[in-house]
Amino acid sequence: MNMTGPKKVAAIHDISGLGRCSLTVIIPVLSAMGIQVCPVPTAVLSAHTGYGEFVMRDLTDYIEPAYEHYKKMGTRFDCVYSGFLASSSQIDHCLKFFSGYPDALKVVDPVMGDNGKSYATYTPQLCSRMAELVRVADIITPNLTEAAILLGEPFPTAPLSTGEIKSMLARLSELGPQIVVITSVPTVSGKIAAVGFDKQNSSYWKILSEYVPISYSGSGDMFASILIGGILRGDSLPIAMNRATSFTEMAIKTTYSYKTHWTDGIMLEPQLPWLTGYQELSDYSAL
Ligand code: PXL
Repeated sequence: MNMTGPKKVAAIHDISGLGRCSLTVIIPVLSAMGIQVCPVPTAVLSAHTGYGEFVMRDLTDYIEPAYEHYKKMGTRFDCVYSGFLASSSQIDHCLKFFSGYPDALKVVDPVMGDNGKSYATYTPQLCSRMAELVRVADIITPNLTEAAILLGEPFPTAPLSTGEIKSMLARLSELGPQIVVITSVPTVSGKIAAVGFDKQNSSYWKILSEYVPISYSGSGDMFASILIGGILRGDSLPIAMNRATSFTEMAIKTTYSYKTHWTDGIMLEPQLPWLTGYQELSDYSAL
């Protein structure tokens, strides 16, 4: 734990030139929240995979030497946070990073897909190995598609009942993590929910947001990085979920008003100052 100065997060994600996802979202969000991001890029892409056509450089041989360098320098991290991975060997490198920093908060965003489909570069082998990271994590933040993949279940096509959602959260936490947050959960009311479970006190939480009929890239990265920023600053789980949902919903609605393409991601630049200020948050409820 760093006793003075900003908290420090090792962020093991890709960097994509176009499309506002992964590190191009995580760095500005966490910086705005007063947290230092140390990027450990897994790949460099000209544009994220949703563009269909992109140039990609896999950085599988970078992660381990970078880790060794940080250990040699005695660098301390308050949090190790993994996301989009370019190869299944990177699972081993992330496992090494997590075990090398046992005191850090271990966050795994099991990035694999969205809207019932896996991303173009995600092989079945990479998806099945993601469970190994989930097992060592303190916090995981899958969307509903990723939650279903992790549990080996089909993607639910109709809104789930409260009992089914609670069961999904509890079964994911049985894989290892203390905190599970699932995003993009449709509800019968037509709203979209983020739902969370904290095994330590057996509490279940829900935050609703308005449905917007476009799924922008990077939404999960935005939600997860704000959630983690809040938890690193001492938020309770529902307050951290509330902040992540409120900001993401506001930024999505701003983006929607411009009628940009979904691949452009969420227009976060004009909204960032909201994250630096004080926010009144009381929109959560127990699930
Ligand atoms: O936001 C998830 C994500 C991260 N990184 C890359 C992606 C995606 C989703 O499409 O393509 C490169």
